[in-house]
Amino acid sequence: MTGHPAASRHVVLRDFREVLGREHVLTDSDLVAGYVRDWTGRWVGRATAVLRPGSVEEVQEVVRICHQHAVPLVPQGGNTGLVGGSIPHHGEVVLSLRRLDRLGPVDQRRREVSVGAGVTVGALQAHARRVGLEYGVDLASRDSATIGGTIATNAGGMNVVAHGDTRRQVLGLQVVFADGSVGSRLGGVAKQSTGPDPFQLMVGSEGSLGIITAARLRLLPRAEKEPMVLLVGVERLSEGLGFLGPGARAIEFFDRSCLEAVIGHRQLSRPLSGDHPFYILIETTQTPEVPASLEAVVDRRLWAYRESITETLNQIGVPVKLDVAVPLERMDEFATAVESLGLEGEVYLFGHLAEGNFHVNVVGNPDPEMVVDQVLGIVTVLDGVIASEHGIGVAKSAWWRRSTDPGTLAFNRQIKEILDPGRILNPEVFWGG
Ligand code: FAD
Ligand code: 2HG
Ligand code: ZN
Repeated sequence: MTGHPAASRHVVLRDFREVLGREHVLTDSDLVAGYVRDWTGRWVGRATAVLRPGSVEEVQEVVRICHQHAVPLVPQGGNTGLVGGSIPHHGEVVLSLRRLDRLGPVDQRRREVSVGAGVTVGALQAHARRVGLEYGVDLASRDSATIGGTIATNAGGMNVVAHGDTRRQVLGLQVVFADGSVGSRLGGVAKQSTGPDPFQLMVGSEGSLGIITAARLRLLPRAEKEPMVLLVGVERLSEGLGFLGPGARAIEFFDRSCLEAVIGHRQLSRPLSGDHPFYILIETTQTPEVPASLEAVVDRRLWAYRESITETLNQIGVPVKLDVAVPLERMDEFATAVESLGLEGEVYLFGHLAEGNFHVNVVGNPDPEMVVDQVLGIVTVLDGVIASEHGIGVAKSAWWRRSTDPGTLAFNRQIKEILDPGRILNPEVFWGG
């Protein structure tokens, strides 16, 4: 509530308490601390209050108050976002959706389910598995990341090669708009041809166009046989592309520095006897052909090496994170170009190979902005994308505005203007900075 007089702050807090009760309007700094610091520790903001609504009606009431008093708010799910978009930067109100954690019954015939925005990805996966189905999105943050947050960022994760990104799983949403009105497509016929779909517009909008309160999601039949997991040491990333094929459920990679970091910090043994520049982790339902020249090992537990990288790097220091993608045939070129930058600090490369995705993490560099500019400069030259799955947030907002073509940028500006004329919905993402 930057710029708002103390009296109106008092009035607004009183109104919030009337709607939510005192226990769900947090202002005590100890209680608020976990909501104003991002997962990496790179961004720490401040909040006027943290609001914890327990129903869509409460979300509507709270948003109406914000609308009336021009109070900016930041929707928040599990706060695992990695682009600084989930925390308040200038005293906004945090609207935590975690209490909206209702798991609806699975419709096994239609293979779909409706759930609250605050349900975690892990809880949904367990819910689907109980009836022999699965949710198509999986990521290492599954026990904290929420359905609302993953939709708002169009999260990717490990299984995009098999099932597509989050957008592909969404059949409908319930959304509270900036004036407190609600739009919903949770029930009825899923396949519609009834004009433009406002709900798909919410996917990837990072809380800047509406607040997702529930989602209707597609579920998938579970793989009939347990997939095989193997790790292969390679010289070049292009060697990993040979594993792309019909049975692939995941094709991931990490470099030598990532492996050394997880071995050093996680008490994990060396998975292969040789030392290789890159390691490819493949999960597949069809036994792949591994060229005789490559060293490989098979074991489901190999996932631990890939999944613990993010947490391990956070233990080493506060990382500058970039999540980008380049055309598949240019992945080695990108890796070489990043190495040639000679960046100060430790550089780690890992990601989702099948999407041309790189998570470039740099720890111990004193100039994060310079790292961002140099790495994204390479991405642009190689005809890649500056955000592959984590979103734009505040980390890349200036780059997004600079690198988006004028027509697309104007479209986005107009959509924001129409849906959020008072600019109360997560004002810093895309447009701040
Ligand atoms: P938050 O971090 O709370 O919010 C993220 C954004 O969504 C913010 O802009 C917020 O305002 C908005 N938002 C949240 N909830 C709502 C809502 N209900 N309505 C409207 N807007 C909302 N990401 C991947 O894509 N793939 C990965 O493989 C992956 N792995 C990860 C591993 C680790 C260990 C960690 C820490 C993160 C990882 N991430 C990954 C990033 C993160 O988990 C995702 O971006 C996830 O989608 C964020 O969900 P969340 O509920 O934590 O959202
Ligand atoms: C992953 O794929 C996540 O592990 C996190 O997207 C990436 O830590 C990161 O940079
Ligand atoms: Zn990722």
